[in-house]
Amino acid sequence: MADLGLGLRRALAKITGAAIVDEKAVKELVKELQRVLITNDVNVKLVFELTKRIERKALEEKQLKGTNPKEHVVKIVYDELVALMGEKHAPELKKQKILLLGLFGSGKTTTISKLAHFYKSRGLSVGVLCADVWRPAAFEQLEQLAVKANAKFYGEKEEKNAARVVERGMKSLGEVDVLIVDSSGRSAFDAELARELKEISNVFASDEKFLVVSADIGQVAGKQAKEFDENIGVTGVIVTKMDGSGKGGGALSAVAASNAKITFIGTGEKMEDLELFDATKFVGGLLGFPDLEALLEKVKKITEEEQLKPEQMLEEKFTIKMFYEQLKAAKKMGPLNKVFGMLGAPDVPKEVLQQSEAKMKEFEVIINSMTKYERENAGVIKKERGRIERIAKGSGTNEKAVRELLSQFEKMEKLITGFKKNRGLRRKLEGMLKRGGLNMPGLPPGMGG
Ligand SMILES: Nc1nc2c(ncn2[C@@H]2O[C@H](COP(=O)(O)OP(=O)(O)O)[C@@H](O)[C@H]2O)c(=O)[nH]1
Ligand SMILES: [Mg+2]
Repeated sequence: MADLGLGLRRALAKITGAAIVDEKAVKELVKELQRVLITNDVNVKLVFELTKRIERKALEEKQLKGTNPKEHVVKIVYDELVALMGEKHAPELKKQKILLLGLFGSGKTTTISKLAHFYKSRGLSVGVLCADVWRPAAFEQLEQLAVKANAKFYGEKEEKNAARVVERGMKSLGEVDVLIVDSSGRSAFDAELARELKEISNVFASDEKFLVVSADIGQVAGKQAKEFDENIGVTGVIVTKMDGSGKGGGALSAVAASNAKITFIGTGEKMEDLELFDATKFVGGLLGFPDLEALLEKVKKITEEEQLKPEQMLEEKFTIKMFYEQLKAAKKMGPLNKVFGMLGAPDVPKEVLQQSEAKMKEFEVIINSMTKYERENAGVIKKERGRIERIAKGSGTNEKAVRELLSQFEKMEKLITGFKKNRGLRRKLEGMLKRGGLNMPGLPPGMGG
């Protein structure tokens, strides 16, 4: 992957290093991008479509106010690469059954140990089940990895019917939060594999079917994603061996083009070498453009300011996510107190808005250990037994810390609810926003959601 990143950075330098951004500079950028992407086994047609759009946008699109011409082009390239690498499918942190699919050597069994480690370190118990009845040593390989990952293991050495092994394994492993099944591969997808996987599917009823493909097959990964999806159904793709392949870009983009979503990428042979896939972060890392983050932040802020609507601000449900964004914004832009103060609203309790860096870090890990559902419906965390305990464990904090975060959240929620109900305040704020009062300091973007 180092190659792709290096190539892309060199291509971008055609713009960032140019004296002026003119048609010649854009054309050079485009030519270099084409060369780099095709070398990385990205489909030629995709490459030409992408570079055509970049060229057109760079030369014709109006530049976002507040950015300079170079930033304008860099942002366009970034957006197009993110779109090329595809959407993510984020794994859920809940009780679930996962089936792994993939051809020989794609990295299924190795990935199972990585997944076991991933879910375990987030506070969930894990069981792994060997339903690879083809490979003689499949049993031992998975058993050893399971021991290393501290996960429960089930397998049968003699049985040749995979579905039967799964059936008995589910009973034998009993209550685990995450149950992962390793299936047999083949050297190519065929009817027999399809039949075996369908049989497993029928008894296992998985929540996720992750297809494992190796980055070194480049754009062939797209064909595999399509075959497995059409025959068995795929919820997410895991692209392994991103560390050693010069075709990672080809694999990711081909999977994206097949309409499958990427969940994880494997970046090494060790248990820890598994990363959540996020095209924005991934491309950001590849470009390693020194000011990219600052630029994106700036563009985001401009767009947010343009989009922030009073109606939205007053009507959205207050969630943990917004709570955290507000805390961050309050730290950056000065206390929200000011806004409330200008409107004559009661003061926001200082202890809520002025958290220490250490506390913010702690809040962040706690929030990361919540499920999406919990982040959007904070009420269930206290209501349903076991959630606080699980979040505390998963985040490596303790229950007291989780309760503290919830209590801070509730304080802020109460305040916002009161604020929304107060008609007088609402009118004043809406008026202020309409008169273009948006430049006032201290109004965090979180208010707009
Ligand atoms: N470098 C690297 N090697 C990997 C990765 N994932 C798997 N492998 C290696 O690929 C080979 C095949 O993996 P295995 O899990 O047995 O594949 P399976 O046949 O699909 O179960 C093994 O040598 C693994 O160590 C990865 O992300 N990076
Ligand atoms: Mg295997």
